[in-house]
Amino acid sequence: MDDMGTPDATDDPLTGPTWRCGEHVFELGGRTIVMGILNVTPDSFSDGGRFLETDAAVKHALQLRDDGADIVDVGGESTRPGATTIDAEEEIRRVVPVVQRLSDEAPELAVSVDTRKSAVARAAIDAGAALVNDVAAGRDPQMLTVVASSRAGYVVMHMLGDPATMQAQPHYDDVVEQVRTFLADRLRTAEDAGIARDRLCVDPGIGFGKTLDHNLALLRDIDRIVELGAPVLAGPSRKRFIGTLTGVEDPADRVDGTAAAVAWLVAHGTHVVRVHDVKEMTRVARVVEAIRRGSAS
Ligand code: HH2
Repeated sequence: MDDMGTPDATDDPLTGPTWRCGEHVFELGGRTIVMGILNVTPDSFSDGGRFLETDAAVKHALQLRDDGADIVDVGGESTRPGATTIDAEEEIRRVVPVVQRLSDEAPELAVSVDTRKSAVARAAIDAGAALVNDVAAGRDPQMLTVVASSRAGYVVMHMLGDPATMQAQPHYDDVVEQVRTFLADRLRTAEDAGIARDRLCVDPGIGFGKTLDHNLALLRDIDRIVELGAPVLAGPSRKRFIGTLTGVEDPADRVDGTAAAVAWLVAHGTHVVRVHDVKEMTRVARVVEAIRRGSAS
């Protein structure tokens, strides 16, 4: 245990924590878990409007699975900077039919719901979601209770402010330390609410109330987050910081920049990567894992 009350991370990057999400059990540390992004929204920054129809969304999710995704993260509300919120009924209407179909048709795939709302989490879990990806880390007062009453996994992410305002001059004295302390605190709160430790996962929230330098510091020092001992997820995919560094405006053209970030994250022990380009990033992960092991198997 360290001074934050969290278990010590193992010295061996190839033996990581176990992450339980409903029926799915991920033994972390060796093979990186790839979470494919499925936005059933009209306005997401990269793929908004493409998968609003349930059939198109399910087809894309099955493609992500065939490309190597272990998890498909279904989101009904954009959290891009400046996005406005929608009500729970509308979000449920977008997300639940997709979760239901995927749970029925592809039980080997862990279906995640990307939501800040406990009512959406409840409906998605009832429809078969194996985990809840909560970018607000339990600000909805009912969220922890809803997750605790299920067997679902739970991702707590750091965000400064909310999507409407988060990019308005974010400030930290020490971004890595503050994000690490926040996540350690949320882990304890979630456990106290009855969510078992092995169902929890933390995420530093790349792009959520962070400047370019904040994002780069968090990526550089991702080991400090891995040291918390919980599964670590990171979502650099196609984000603005990559566009800024490479001079690429079109998010769909940020695949190579994303690959660099994913390679770094995998090399430094990140357990789960949340990405749009599943086929490419799965290949990146497999190569980096082999280098990390120093052997092909
Ligand atoms: N990023 C986005 C959404 N959800 N969840 C986690 N845990 N980590 C992330 O970094 C993260 C996330 C934003 O990306 P995207 O879903 O592609 O866009 P939008 O929010 O516009 O739908």
